[in-house]
Amino acid sequence: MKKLSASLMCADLLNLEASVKELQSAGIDYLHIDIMDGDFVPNITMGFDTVNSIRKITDLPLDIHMMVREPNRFIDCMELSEQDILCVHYEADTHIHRTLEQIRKKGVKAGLAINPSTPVDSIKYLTDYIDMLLVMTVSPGFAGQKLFSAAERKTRDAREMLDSMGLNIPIEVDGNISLVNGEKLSVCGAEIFVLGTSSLFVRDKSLAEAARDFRSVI
Ligand code: S6P
Ligand code: MG
Repeated sequence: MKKLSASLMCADLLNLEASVKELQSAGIDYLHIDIMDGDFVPNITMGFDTVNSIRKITDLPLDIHMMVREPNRFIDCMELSEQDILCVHYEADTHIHRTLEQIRKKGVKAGLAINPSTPVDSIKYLTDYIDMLLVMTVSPGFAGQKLFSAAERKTRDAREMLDSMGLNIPIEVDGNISLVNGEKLSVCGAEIFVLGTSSLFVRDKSLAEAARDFRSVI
């Protein structure tokens, strides 16, 4: 079953609680929260207090994307539920295996994200430790970017690699997930779609209309 994950950095930040409730009524499956450190990526967005506040006002699972160096330092800063996914970057951690174990020990799902230039093979020996693979379809750091040219090929390669290992670990895609790109990436095997300015938070549609239109193409 394909899932929609709404990127909260693209929501109305001055009315976040209202946006969360509206996303819930729109049938969104996950709330995607981008955490950046101004070092691994050249931007800073939401922080741990925001995550903890959001956790208290909704039952929707959180899909936390940490674009932070050595993320093990911050895992215990968040109070999460077992349905939540805590996703860290392969490139940002010297001891990523240990960090993934630490996330599972916390009682939440472990996600592993890879940048556009990171080969799919890099995660081959880590599959026992992850519940989701996030294939970045732009370089992380900003909303409103353009899909990188090998995004479809890479998503297909990742799906083929996991299938060949007999693993049904879901693949999430993040960055410029428009209706057109979402449809193509769905065919390539993507299951969770991070929706931002390219499809969900758009001027001429309500969140419910935009979510329904996206679902109809995947
Ligand atoms: C970017 C971040 C993403 C964005 C999302 C925005 O580094 O990880 O989750 O919020 O990609 O979507 P869009 O449609 O503006 O690219
Ligand atoms: Mg993200």
